Amino acid sequence: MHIGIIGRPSCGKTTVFRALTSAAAPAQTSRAGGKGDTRVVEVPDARLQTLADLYNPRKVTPAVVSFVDPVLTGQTGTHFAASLLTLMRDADALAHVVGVFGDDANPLRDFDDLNSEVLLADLAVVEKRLERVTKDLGKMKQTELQREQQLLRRCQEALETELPLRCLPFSEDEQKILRGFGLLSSKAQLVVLNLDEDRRPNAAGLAEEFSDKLADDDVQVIIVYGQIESEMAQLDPKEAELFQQDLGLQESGRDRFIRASYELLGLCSFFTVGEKEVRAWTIPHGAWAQQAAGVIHSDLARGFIRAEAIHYDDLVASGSMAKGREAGKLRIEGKTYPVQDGDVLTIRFNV
Ligand SMILES: Nc1nc2c(ncn2[C@@H]2O[C@H](COP(=O)(O)OP(=O)(O)OP(=O)(O)O)[C@@H](O)[C@H]2O)c(=O)[nH]1
Ligand SMILES: [Mg+2]
Repeated sequence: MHIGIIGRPSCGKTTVFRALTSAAAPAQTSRAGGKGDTRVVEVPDARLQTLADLYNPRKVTPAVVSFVDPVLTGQTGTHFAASLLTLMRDADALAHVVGVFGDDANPLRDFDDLNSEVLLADLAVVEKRLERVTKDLGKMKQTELQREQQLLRRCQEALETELPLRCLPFSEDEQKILRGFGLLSSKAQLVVLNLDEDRRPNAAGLAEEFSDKLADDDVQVIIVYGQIESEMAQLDPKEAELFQQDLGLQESGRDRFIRASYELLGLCSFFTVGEKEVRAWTIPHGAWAQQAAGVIHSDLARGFIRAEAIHYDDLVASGSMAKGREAGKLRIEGKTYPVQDGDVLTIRFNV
């Protein structure tokens, strides 16, 4: 899962990114040609330790999400927006940072500005493709192309009325067609209000203002204090916790952000267990067993035979896989089984 950070120039994208990814997080090469800094973040999950206690594995691997910070220093205006949005085409979801610090902060306007850029960028992609499809249909009628044309027209209409594509209902087939275009407004979005510490008294009010404004849109709003939380991320965990208590924050910005991303982006975790490794994996809610297998390795999806599934709660209650099986808690599931958060899976495959 790649979450792309977007936002106006100097809104605090890099600051928020640093708050999320402590200095220790390994850098990855960007998937988009070196203009983004990609770092992997572990998803906090207490269940993983319980499973590790059960299996004593040589290795425990948490689920991870990666965040991409666009590095576009020096670019301004439409150039900035174009580079930013190109960079984020293959992100799975977006975190839209809005800066709320300094004397002339205008978060609602800033949000609208970038949002308009996003919708316009999508409209350009849709119109270009529509032109192509219409031209091809002039030469040869094809049901598939006709269907695509209808779908693109629906997208065009929505975008023209400033409706993000994530608000439209699409069938599975339609989603498949659209996925290839990397449309930004179809991606799940988290709005991250990056506040100055002085503005804490206004935080709840501002979050509400945004939530009201975005009530019809499928996005969620969280508050972070980028500046102090990025400083906190550089401290050792003990110090950071004290600092956090001083500030009266229940949870670090990092944990809050990751948890929020996970929930709001409709993600969940399944586990694989064994003596060698106990590991958590990330999938979208409702993903099929075969898709889950593909997250582990593409061979497992290709050669998928079946999944053996037991829920975390049942496995822990039974004490072992064998006892879970005796108790009838171990299920045999097929390709299209919708994996549940907390399922422990063994994939049987043949390639
Ligand atoms: N007071 C305050 N300043 C902040 C906060 N977040 C960012 N800043 C400052 O705003 C400036 C820009 O922050 P960056 O994190 O570099 O912003 P950015 O969005 O990554 O900027 P570009 O990548 O150049 O578009 C820096 O001087 C930060 O110190 C905040 O929460 N409070
Ligand atoms: Mg930056």
